Amino acid sequence: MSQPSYVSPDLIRQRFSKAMSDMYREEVPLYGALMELVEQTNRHVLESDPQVARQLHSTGEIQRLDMERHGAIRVGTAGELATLARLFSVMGMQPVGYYDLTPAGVPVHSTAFRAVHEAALQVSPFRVFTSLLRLELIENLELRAFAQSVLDRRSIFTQRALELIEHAETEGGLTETQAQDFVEQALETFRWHHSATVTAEQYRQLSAQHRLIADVVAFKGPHINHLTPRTLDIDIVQAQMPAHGITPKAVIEGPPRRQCPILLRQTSFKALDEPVAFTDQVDSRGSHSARFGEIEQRGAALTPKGRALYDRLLNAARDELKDFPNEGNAARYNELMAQHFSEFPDTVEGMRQQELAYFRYFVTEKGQGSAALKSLPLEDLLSGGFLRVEPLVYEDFLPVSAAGIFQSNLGDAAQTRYAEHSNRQAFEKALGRSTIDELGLYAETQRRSIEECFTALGDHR
Ligand code: OOG
Ligand code: NI
Repeated sequence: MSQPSYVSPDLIRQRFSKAMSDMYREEVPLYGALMELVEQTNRHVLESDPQVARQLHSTGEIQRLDMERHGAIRVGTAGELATLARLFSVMGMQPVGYYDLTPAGVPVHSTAFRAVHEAALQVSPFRVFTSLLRLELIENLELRAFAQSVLDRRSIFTQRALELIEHAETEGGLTETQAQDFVEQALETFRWHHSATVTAEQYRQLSAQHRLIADVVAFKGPHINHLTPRTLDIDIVQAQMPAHGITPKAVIEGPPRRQCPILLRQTSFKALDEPVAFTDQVDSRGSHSARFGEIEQRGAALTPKGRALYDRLLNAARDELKDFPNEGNAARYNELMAQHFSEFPDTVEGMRQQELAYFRYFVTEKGQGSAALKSLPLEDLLSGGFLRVEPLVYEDFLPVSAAGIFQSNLGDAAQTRYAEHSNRQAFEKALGRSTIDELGLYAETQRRSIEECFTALGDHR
């Protein structure tokens, strides 16, 4: 018997990401407006900055730029998280990284589902920041039990989606028809529902405990709460948002503006209130603000040493500000960030020599024409112009930034202090597997690219 032909998980992810974007654009018109602004800005940057254009072409990133986006969801139970992990796995997405947001007053811990190999990322870099509510942080025991019982009663996956996940697991893949079916069925989990699962009063109580708790517990499923396009110049988009009827948050999260972008810079805008029908109401008289918009600019992935430097400078700037960044202190915050980050080398060569970032290596034209390069050390190949480097793109998230994004959309009232600490073990137990260390992935990609260069130079060391 011939093998059935399966659609590659990378293509399923690419299609799913497109389907999700189409659904969100239809449901949240402001997302469409933001996408247009980002496209315009990216076009402008590519036309006016030949260096950025050259870099994106030489790394192939230009091909993924327009389809690049991440989304975020929040779930309530271990069972939901574990099944999500299986659903994402059908699309070649694995849980990468562990983010604890409780120190910032948000009662969740999270991971990012994404592709892990550079070739797969090139087909579709779609990522989903996925948070698990920490019900144990609800102090009111009665309310906690109520939240648990509401969550235990819901089923966030369609029956068909569950069947297809199982089929993909046991058979090793999905055929064309099954893959199409899967994308449609999986999408249902992330759809917004106007009807809540609790009464108006129950919603009020959950919300009084924490807005986020109401958002997770009071609805039928983990509605996608934002989809984020990637821009090449976040400062331009931030400045132009108001003219497009969009109000951005006070500060851009992440590192300050630089010549050589590092990690991730993000900004968001608040969602409008949406009508909701509680179970004791016939019409949509209630309201809830669930969905917002966000944009991101991605830069170089940092090594542990680079990341430690980033964390130190960020903390120093924030300590000196003595408060969470907000409307009132935004200018001062930006100033402090620029001051402190002047210590972080801002050239590709500087970051490479100090081993602050990960790179991808390429054989240059000169290198291709040279036969006798065997066994030259890497440094000599670089300084001789036989190889060149481009920073690897950071594919992950930042906990302090993520907390800032959560906060700006939940309101300042959400700044609770939690005594409980980070609990990666509990998260992984709920997930049903361990999370992957993102630094190991970057190191592997860098190593593979060096190996490919040596092979191309005829040197099999
Ligand atoms: C997730 C917030 C974090 C990001 O890009 O860091 C986030 C959420 O609000 O569920 O999206
Ligand atoms: Ni986000």
